[in-house]
Formats: sequence, C-alpha cells, structure tokens
Amino acid sequence: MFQRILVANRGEIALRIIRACKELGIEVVAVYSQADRDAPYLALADRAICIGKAVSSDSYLNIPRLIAAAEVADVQAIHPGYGFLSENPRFAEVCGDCNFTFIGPPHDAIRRMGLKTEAKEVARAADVPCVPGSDGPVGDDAEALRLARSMGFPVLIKAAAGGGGKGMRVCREESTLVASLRAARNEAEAAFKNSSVYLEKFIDRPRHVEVQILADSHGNVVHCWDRDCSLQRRHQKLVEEAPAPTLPLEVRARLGEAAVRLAKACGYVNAGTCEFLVDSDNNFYFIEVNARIQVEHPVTEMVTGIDLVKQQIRVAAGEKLPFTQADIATHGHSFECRINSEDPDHDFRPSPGRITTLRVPGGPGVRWDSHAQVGYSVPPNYDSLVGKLIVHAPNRDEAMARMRRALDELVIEGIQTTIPLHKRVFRNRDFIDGRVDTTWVERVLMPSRPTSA
Ligand code: MV4
Repeated sequence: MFQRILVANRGEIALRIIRACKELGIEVVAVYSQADRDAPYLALADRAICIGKAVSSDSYLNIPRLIAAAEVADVQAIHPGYGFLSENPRFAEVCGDCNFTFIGPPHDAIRRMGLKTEAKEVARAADVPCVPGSDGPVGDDAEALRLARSMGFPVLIKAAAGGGGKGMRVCREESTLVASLRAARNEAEAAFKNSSVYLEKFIDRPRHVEVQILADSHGNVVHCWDRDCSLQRRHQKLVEEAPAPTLPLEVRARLGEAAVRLAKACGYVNAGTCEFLVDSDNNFYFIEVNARIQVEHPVTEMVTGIDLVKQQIRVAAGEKLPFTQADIATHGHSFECRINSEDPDHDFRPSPGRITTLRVPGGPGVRWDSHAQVGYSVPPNYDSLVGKLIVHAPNRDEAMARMRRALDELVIEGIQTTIPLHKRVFRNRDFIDGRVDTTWVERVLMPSRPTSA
C-alpha cells in the first residue's frame, strides 16, 4: 500500500479523499491555490503545498506544478478527484512517466473513452445497446442527410470529443441539417480543437441512469448498481438517487451487466461510470463513460456500503477487489442534494462570499460532505459546490421524508444557495412519484420566465 498520496484537487472532494487516506493509514499531501489558502480542510492534511495563483491554469490544471509538488512531498500516488485534470489522459501519462501512480484508469482507457465515437464503437462490439446513429464520425453532408433520413428527424449532432452535453445540437428537420452540421463542426473545433461530429436519433425526454463500476488490475470488474441523475439544469445535476426509481430489477441487472462488458472491453481499471439514456419504455442506450470518481458517488456508497474512494486507492496500489458481483447488493434508498452557492431566483448566478451561519443536519441516515465552515469564504474562481447533503433510509418514501427533514435543519447564511430549490423538489408530486426526466427541471420546475433585472 502507498505510504503517502497527493490530492490534486480542492473543496469537498479533496476533503473526501483526505478522509479516505486517514482511515487507510496513508499520509496525505494537499495542494492549494492562493484562493484556497484559508480552506479549513488543509489543516487535516499532513502537509499542504501552495501550487500557484487562483486561476486554475496556474494551479489545479497546471501539470508541471502538481508534479513538482509530488516530487517535493515525495508521494507515491496522485488522486485527481473529479473535474480539473481527472480525465486528462496526458496528466495520467505524465504521472506514470514520473513514477507516480495515477489513482484512476490507464491513460489509454481515458483517451479512448474521451472520444465518444470510439467509446460507442467499443460498446457496440461488446453488445452494449447504443443510440442508433452514424457509427463513427459522420462524413460529408450527403452521407449525413442519408443517415438522418433513414433514422427520422429529429436527430442530435454531437461532438466526438465532447461529452456532458457540450457541443450538442438538435436538428428537427431536413432543411436545416446542412447548416446545423456546419455550426456544430465550428463549435466543436473551437471548444475541443476537433471538428469531428456524429449523429444520433434524438431520444425524447430520456432519463439519465448511470452505472458505477469498479475494476482491479487483475481483470476483475464489478458493478455497484445504478443511480438516476435525471434532475439537471443545463447539464448541471441537482439531485441524484440510488437505486434508479421505477426501473424493474431485471432492467437494472441488464444495465449492470452491460456496463461490466463495456469496462472489460476497454481495459478499464479503477472506478468509473457508464452513462445511459433510458426511454419511457425502459429501453436503455449507452452514451458515454466517465473515467473518474463522480460528485454523486456517495448515493452508491450509502446503498452498497462500499467506500468507493478507498477502493480506488486499493486497486491503484494493485490490490484485488475484496468482493465479487454476488456480494454487491443495494439496501434501501439514497438521495443527494447538491448545495451550490448560486441564486436559483436569478438564473443560478454564482453567489460567492463569506458563510456567516452554518447549521448542519444530523441524526439517523444523514451525511454531509462539505469543506465549508462558518467564516469560510466561497471563492469566485471555481465551481460553486459548497456541500452535498446525502440521506439513506430503508425505502424511497422514507428517504424523501428524511431529506425534507434534513433540508429543514440545514441553515446556510451569508451566501445564496440552492437549498430553497431542493425543498420545492422534495415536495413536488411528479418528483415524489418518480415521474421526472432530464427535461423536467427546465420544463416543469423552473419554466423560464422573464426575470426582473
Ligand atoms: C441525448 C439526448 C437525447 N437523445 N442523446 C446530454 C448530455 C450528454 N451526456 C448526452 N445528453 C443527451 N443526449 C440522444 N440521442 C438527450 C441528452 C440530454 C441529457 C442527457 C442526460 C442528462 C441530461 C440531459 C439534458 C438534456 C439532454
């Protein structure tokens, strides 16, 4: 096992990784930017190293500075968390070249899964259902038109190097296809320096269901069942739950098996997520792989009892998974609310600033993953997640009641937060009945109305 690990991230996930290291008896080195110099979690690390200015390109995205910190601190491994460099194949490769174990998948698996057309190709070869579309990047306009006609409109144009909703464009009719393709290629080139795009049939009001996988370096791959992350706004998730509600166990089992086949087919090691769209008839279609630990991993931890961050560290150190698929069951139900410093009444604009009051909920089945403290200032430089409120209960109804209770106990003053929005969600009839999809927040909960100033 490693003696010392460097955490190449900040905020709640840095704290989450520090906690896992402490429980494993591993020394932990934190890094921070000048904007995070007063972050309370730094005191919990064995050592904290400043890596540069607030701007991410000078700190959390700066590979030479992170490697220099790892050298100075003499660590054996680097945990990238989520976001920042976590899915950068170059960073994973440089870590290896400098003799640091990257706590994540092999760089070639990250690279391959980062190209969505390649990921789909691997999936199809592994008998994982995919959305019908151009198998691979689409060629010229004539080929695109032929394909779109045969699929039927509307179609979705997606950037091959995209993901997470970036570089997507709906095309509703034949007459606009050529113009849409050109615009999509230009956007993709500007955003990803890769103009390659592909076509998919547009799935109407899908649910977003993802499967957590864990793989060791000895060829063992298991899934830790599913999460529903359909509650999103502009591709930012608001609420996640495990297991996915309203999906029959038989469908959930097939989803898990499909995710394991895909992970095996791409040589995956460590924790990862296979994302699927699920239509109203419970047909599922693979869309992409997230080659990292995810923000919403706690709901899976609550229902399976598996500490995913500890498992990431153990498999990175070469250990075998300590369980087989038959050992992994889900118990009860879990929800997570992402608490962001944003103002839901003003188009979710960021609301950085100093937290003057923080009262954290407790009691049975409540977990609060947060780096925030009273007196802590949420910096304006990074994503605005200030904490994750997670509950677990024997069934979905009790978990919802527990979340309502925990949200009522949670008080944060000094900044605007998404707490009021979550209180509405957990009292909404559609949500309570599981009748939501990825368009529901914008269609039903927050239909855009003209804002006054
Ligand atoms: C789709 C889709 C409908 N049809 N693909 C958006 C994020 C990216 N991971 C895939 N996304 C979508 N792909 C087809 N063929 C609808 C979405 C989509 C979506 C997916 C997951 C979660 C939220 C979403 C919000 C809007 C659209």
